[in-house]
Amino acid sequence: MKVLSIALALGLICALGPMRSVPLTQAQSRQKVARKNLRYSCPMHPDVMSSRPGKCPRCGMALRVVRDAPATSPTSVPVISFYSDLIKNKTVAINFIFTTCTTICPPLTATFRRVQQELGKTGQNVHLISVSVDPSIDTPERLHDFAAKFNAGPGWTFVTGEKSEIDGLLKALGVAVADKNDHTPLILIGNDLTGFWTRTYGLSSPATLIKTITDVASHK
Ligand SMILES: [Cu+2]
Repeated sequence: MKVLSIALALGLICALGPMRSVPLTQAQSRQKVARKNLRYSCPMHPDVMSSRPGKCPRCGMALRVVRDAPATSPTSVPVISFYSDLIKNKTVAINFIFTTCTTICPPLTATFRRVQQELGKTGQNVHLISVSVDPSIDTPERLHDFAAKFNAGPGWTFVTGEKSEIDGLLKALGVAVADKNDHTPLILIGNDLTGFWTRTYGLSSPATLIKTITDVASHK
């Protein structure tokens, strides 16, 4: 298992922007233009662009405003992108958890582990992603311990970061809630190669989830 922090969610926003590595001054002047001319894009399909808010025609997710990379040390911080590092060219299943949850997160995570084991047997290459909905408590260390407790194997990435960044990510994925205790038991399953995305109930049986994941993975 892997635990990734902050830059990921940040990277999602960066990845949607047009200027991953332009110099600061240029970025600033383009930001002014961008304010007048808002553009919207799908978090899962960065190539879907629109001048108006709405839904992605491919996956139905709410489009979000394309933001430029924040102006903090743009040259020294490598841009790590939720999309290009974790989603691009892959089939993925994403769930939403927090480590101090005493209700649905333990069964959600245990189910994910079963799914990972069963998928491993079939040789399917599906990446699992667990995003913390409580990033201020869920440090990378805490997430690591949580992942270890559930025996998360390779190909399963746990994501946390600055609260504002994670909030932005959850909003972009359409799963934001005001109270972490109301977080969704939904799993997002997507095949980036075909652009096909679906959602399913995360506490379904592992067999049901595997069937859904396999369908998405083989989606043409
Ligand atoms: Cu929970």
